[in-house]
Amino acid sequence: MADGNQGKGKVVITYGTFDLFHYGHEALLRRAKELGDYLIVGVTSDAFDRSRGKLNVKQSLIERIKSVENTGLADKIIVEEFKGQKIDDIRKYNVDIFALGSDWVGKFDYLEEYCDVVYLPRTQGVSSTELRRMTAKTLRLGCIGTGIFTDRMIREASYVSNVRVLSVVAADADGLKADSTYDQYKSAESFEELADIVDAVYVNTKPALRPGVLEKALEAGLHVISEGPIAFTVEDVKRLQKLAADKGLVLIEALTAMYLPGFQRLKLLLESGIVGEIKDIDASYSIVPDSLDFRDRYSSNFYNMSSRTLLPALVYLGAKPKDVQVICGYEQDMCTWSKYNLLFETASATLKTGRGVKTEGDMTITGTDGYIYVPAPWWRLEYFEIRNEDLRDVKKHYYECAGEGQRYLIKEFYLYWSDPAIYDMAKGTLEELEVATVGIIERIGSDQCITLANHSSRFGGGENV
Ligand code: C2G
Repeated sequence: MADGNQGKGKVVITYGTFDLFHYGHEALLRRAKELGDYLIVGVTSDAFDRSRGKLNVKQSLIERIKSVENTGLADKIIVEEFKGQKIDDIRKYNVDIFALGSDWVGKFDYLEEYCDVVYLPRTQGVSSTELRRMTAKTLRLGCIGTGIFTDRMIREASYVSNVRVLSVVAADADGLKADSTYDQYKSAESFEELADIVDAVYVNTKPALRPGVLEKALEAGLHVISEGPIAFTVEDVKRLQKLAADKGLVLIEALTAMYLPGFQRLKLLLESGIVGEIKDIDASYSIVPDSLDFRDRYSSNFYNMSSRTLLPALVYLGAKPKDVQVICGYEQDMCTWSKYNLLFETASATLKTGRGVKTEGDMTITGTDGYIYVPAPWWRLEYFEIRNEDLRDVKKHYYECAGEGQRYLIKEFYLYWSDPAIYDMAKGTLEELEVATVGIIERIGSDQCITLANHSSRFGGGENV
């Protein structure tokens, strides 16, 4: 049924986000209008843009509609809310011509079944992306804690536009202090002083100091991205999350793997049922560092590596396992080996982590129609295979992980910082993930954890923990 525009002559429809409205948009609307007598403009809703991966739109829907209205070229403005809407609109408004800029050539040919499809020349030299870049704020980042993780963060941040590392400070139990290795960066002696220099901090201190440092950073009004887990009891995690929320600050864990294109893509494929229903996830993550202090319980794998180890299960199967079994092996005071068995409603997962113990770092995701195999190191997630009963039918997927991977995480952190609405959408899931991780490691050392006999052959002895 046509909707109110009968007798209006030739009806033309066009769509767009029209963010930071510019003369390219205006020229497009004028050309579209010239194709007929009555122009309908579909402006994309914020949710629709996010669902099609356009995450950095600066203006609200109302502002964008106002800009289109101000041109006086649109006879009718509608909102584009979902993917299949164009066909519905064409039918509903008896559209004769669908018009879009030449950057979309070929993409909408399927609409020729319903009306004429015209691609209009795109105006050169102007784009919303470029305008967004020019109007974007710069995030001034500081690093608390020194060493290879911080060096890597500095390197990777240099690849993210609008992020600048301005300060690096060391931290110990007494507070912040200068480190001469980093004297090309500004230093600070207190969190308040640091908050005058930077907007946000990357925290990479010894695990034992982490919760205290995070609290002081948030108290000083700094947004935080921290190595994880951010604390070691669920109570502390929730307290820090509440503090950040009360102060309107971003607090996220530096879970690099989760933000990699491959990890995100695999998530979408699994949700679309690519291997049917997931029955099991089996993954390992281990490192043998150059040196380890076996007398320091904070060197234990779960204080350093549990978030990354548990990640694929808690993201792909959900952050609410029904039951968890933890097995731990120690050398002196340090937990070197952990195995987590997670039980979900219809699936299970086994995650293994070694620090001072080495094993294959691959991942298998078992499903009812096939399985995913991710070769080591799965946490770089650049390549995976979809395999099934027919051994010759292997689908290979490759998604580049540029540099060392942290740039994707920093980019996301920048997005959360610059656009609180986007952070609000992601926050609940991120918080749940943190709580679930710490809820699991909190069991270590309790009667809910099975402890293996202490194998201390490297040191003599051999007594149980
Ligand atoms: N455009 C143009 N010249 C420019 C920039 C944009 O002609 N320099 C055109 C685009 O080709 C598009 C319209 O202006 O036809 C709106 O552009 P965007 O706001 O970038 O919207 P877009 O993401 O292209 O959405 O369902 C939405 C549509 O698919 C188009």
